[in-house]
Amino acid sequence: MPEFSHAISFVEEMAPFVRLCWDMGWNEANGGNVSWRLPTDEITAILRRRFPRAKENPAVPLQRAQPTLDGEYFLVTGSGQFFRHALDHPDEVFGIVQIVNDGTAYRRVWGYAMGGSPTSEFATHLVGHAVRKRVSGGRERVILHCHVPEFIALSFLMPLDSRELTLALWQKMPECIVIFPDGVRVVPPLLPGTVKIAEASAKELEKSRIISWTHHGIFASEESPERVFALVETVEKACAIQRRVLSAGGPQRGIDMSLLSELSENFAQAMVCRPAFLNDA
Ligand code: 2HA
Ligand code: ZN
Repeated sequence: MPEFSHAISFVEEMAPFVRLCWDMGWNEANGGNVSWRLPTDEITAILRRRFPRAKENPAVPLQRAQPTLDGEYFLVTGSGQFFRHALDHPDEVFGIVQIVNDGTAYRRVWGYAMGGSPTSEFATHLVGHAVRKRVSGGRERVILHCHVPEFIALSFLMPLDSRELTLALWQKMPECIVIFPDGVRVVPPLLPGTVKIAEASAKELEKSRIISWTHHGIFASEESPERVFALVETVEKACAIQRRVLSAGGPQRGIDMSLLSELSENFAQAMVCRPAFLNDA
């Protein structure tokens, strides 16, 4: 990781991962976005100490109210910002907003130094946070959206089916069933940034931390920048193997289902849930 420091510890932790996503080829130009539901006590203390004159900005109405997120602070990439610039221009790439007025609006509290606002996908991020905060009992805090090439390629090569995609990936690397036992859930092709895609995403996020925006990219939720990066990295690696196998004429065999069952017994402690799809053949 490159040396990087910032007055806001959460920016210091997040920015190197954002830059790494660009290095990986996942977030070209302004592609992709990330948001982090920050621990309230810590971020309010940092803002009070470091930015005591941060002025009260006007409340901006949200596309969709999120009452369960009222009062929460989010570190969010800005609309049109480049992941590549995260380390050089963190105060432009990132902003911090607070959800206010019973979850019907947000106000900017820091960042977006050149003007601007949170990502065009902010409404979907908030839907995702509301669902995953509840489902994970508050554990998950970071949502990352990337245009991961191997993952996207599979949406042109395989049926748009969550079970089929998940089993194909689990059968490519033994780690996969342990790292994403909840599987990858497929959202049908829908227009980015719309209420429709937000609702379809929310339905799938009830069941999994990872969803596929068909022909577009991955949208994943985890506890920290490090963990969400690792999750996307593992899914993308399995997709690369699957795509190579398909390119070579298709699989002659896969990791046996009985081995997957054994793996999931042996590593049950390390998994976020019992594996989906394994016993519903
Ligand atoms: O440009 O990736 O999905 C940001 C996006 C929209
Ligand atoms: Zn995108």
